Amino acid sequence: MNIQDKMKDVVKDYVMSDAVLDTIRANMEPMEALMAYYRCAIMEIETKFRVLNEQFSLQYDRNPIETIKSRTKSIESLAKKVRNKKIPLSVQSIEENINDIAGVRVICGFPEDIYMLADCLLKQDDITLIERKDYIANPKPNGYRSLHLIVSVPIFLKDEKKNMKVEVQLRTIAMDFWASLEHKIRYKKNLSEDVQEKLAQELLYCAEQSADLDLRMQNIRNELG
Ligand code: 0O2
Repeated sequence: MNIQDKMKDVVKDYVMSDAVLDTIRANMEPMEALMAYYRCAIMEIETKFRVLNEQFSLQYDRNPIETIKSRTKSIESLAKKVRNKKIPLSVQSIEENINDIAGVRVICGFPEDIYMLADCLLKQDDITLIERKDYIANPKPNGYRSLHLIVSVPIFLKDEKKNMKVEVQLRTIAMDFWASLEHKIRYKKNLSEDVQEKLAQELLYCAEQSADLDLRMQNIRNELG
């Protein structure tokens, strides 16, 4: 028997054994439940923003929200984060230490609407603010802008209430456009150091220009009343 056939036998007999499969199943179930709770938390937060948008539409005839994009973190990127943070690989530790498994991105037309919506959300009595990072007032050195909130929101299950953490990112259309381009460039391989440096400078310039444009368009909107 050659080495490859031997390896196949080892995989079949040991790695794929009933005992190993039972262990995987036993650990997957609580993880799948946790991911389902995060999906429920996303629904709660999305609904809160949709309700606010509806109210503004009725009362002031305008929609502060252009789009809402939500996601739960992929298992692959969750695993990378567990490894980088060097936290124990257990459902409890993941829930305690990782704040952005549930993410809701709220895209607005104007910068003022970002702060107004964040205030409206944080005033709600079932929302607890855990962390706030204002990358609009203090942009990252590369030019990244957004308002980040980590909030806790309750979800109501059959027999219990669970408080789940959600990362809310609020940004303008221009900030979102910039962030997706920067994200694409960051993961582009085979760029020479010179090209990377040139693109980084160009991106920073674009971030400043689009922040200026955001403010000028907001001023026009405000003048219109
Ligand atoms: P993904 O795929 O979008 O989820 P922490 O999460 O607290 O461990 P950190 O860096 O302190 O890490 O969090 P921070 O600064 O609040 O940023 C987290 C998220 O903001 C990132 O998630 C991005 O979505 C976004 N972000 C932050 N900085 C940048 C940036 O420079 N460029 C772009 N395009 N996005 C940024 P993930 O997990 O990186 O990715």
